[in-house]
Amino acid sequence: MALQEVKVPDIGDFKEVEVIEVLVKVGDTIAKDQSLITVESDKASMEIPSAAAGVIKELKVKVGDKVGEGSLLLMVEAAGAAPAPVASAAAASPAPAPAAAAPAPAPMAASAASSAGPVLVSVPDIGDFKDVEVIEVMVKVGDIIRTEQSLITVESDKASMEIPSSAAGAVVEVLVKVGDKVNKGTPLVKLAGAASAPAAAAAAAAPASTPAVAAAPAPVAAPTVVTPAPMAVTAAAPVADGKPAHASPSVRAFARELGVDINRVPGTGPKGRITPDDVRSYVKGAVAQLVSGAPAAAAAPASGGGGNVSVIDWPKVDFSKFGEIETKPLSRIKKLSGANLHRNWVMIPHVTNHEDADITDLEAFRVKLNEENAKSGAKLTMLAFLIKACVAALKKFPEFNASLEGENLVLKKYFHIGFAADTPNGLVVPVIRDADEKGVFEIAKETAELAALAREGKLSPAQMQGGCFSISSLGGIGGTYFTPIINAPEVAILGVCRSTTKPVWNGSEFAPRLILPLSLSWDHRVIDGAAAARFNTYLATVLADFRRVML
Ligand code: CAO
Repeated sequence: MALQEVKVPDIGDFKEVEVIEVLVKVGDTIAKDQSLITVESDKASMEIPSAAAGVIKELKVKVGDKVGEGSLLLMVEAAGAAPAPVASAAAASPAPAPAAAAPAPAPMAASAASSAGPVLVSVPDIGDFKDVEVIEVMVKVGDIIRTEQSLITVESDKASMEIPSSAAGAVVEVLVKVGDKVNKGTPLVKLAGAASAPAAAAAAAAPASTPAVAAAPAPVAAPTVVTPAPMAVTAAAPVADGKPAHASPSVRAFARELGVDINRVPGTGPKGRITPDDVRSYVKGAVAQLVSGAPAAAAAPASGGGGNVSVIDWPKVDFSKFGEIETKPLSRIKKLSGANLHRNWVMIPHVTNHEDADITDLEAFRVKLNEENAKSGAKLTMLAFLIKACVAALKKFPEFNASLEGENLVLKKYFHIGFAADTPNGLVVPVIRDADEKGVFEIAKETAELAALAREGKLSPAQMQGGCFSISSLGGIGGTYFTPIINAPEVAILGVCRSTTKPVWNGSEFAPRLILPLSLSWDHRVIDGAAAARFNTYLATVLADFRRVML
């Protein structure tokens, strides 16, 4: 069966725009008008739909490529009837939704030249956008706005678009609200002291940096209708802190469907773009917080009640003023773990207890076992003994092997222990399953394998799930004590630092003992200080005399 080319159709002002997402893969069966890729300019993102239906045989673009009208996207084997051989599907089909971005002529009403009375700014020709929903109103009464300043964001099922003002002036009335449907000609705002339309016409030709006009409202006369120049399709809706939520229209639609304020979702895609998975993770996090009875800071609107954490804005500093700098984007793992750590730090009332464990005998035992097994190549690590000792402590103090769910404590009868692994891209926590059923050699082998996979970025999600309790061991690096952050929904974590030989009073003299510093962070909603002290003391006792693990 002959293949058919699918190309980028006429996408108006979008020239040489970057592909930020490829939404299909070879083998997919696609329908006509199904979105294939998302492209993005500096102000806008847009999904490009397919002009043909069929099975994708070849993809001709990848993330990072630059495309424009006519760029070849993919080859499909057309469904049903034999297709015209290698016909340009894009050329044969009508311009799809993105054509809305195509510049319509800028109809400037001559009567708008007057600045005497209030000026009514309405929706310009927005191409295929018909009955599109207002998803954001970006100005309010009293705002002094400049020409080209965005007034509202509208969205169809395929694209979102900011509608700019064609005039400058003071907003005296806002005529639309979120949820309204608008079309070409729908009045948006009434401006007083408006600058003349020629300025707006100039802005249409080349974005003007017209300063805000702070004229006093003129006496009300018959409103002058001004139709702004067309605008770029955009996904960048400003939020309260001035940072845009960077998401494609379909992701915005998905977020709205789930009742999620897109501006609150941390983006982990390229340039901080919000992906469908980000929206899912956000919802999961919000639900988990609600279920656990914790205040739903992430889920609640900023203006909501008591559960929110309200903080002042992050300081904005131009560091380059003080010396040479280099800016590097955070890795994907850092962004993901950062969001989790932040939530856990904010939501969980942490307390950390410190304890010293005398591991002189255990270290001697470990060294002896390693010598005995030198030929096998298997190396016993202190971490393996720590995992085993923690299992013993978790068995003795079951509330540490638990998760909070609303007003219930879910007590786990299994013992899956996570351990923090430092990787070039950031922190990950692989999990040793059923550590109670494994010996220290098996645990040591498994931690080494999982740590290697972690460093290569090859851990599967399943290898990081199901943990009951975590250990963060900095023993190989150094330090004395620290405050590990609990890995929710677990309720405690053990931090371990480097063991050192210290003089310890044995009743008659100071003797050199190998001391391992332990730092146990626990969730004070579940555990109290006395229980934590007992857990830590017991753990130290087990490490001091490992035979106790069997008791
Ligand atoms: N005291 C003294 N020495 C220790 C020790 C301790 N508590 N723990 C480990 N060591 C020694 C080991 O015996 C090993 O020595 P040799 O090379 O002579 O055999 C050396 O330090 C290196 O050990 P390691 O850290 O590579 O191996 P490990 O099994 O102890 O730990 C892992 C594995 C994955 C936990 C570790 O490599 C790691 O990534 N740690 C960092 C965890 C982290 O980042 N935590 C912070 C989380 S909060 O940001």
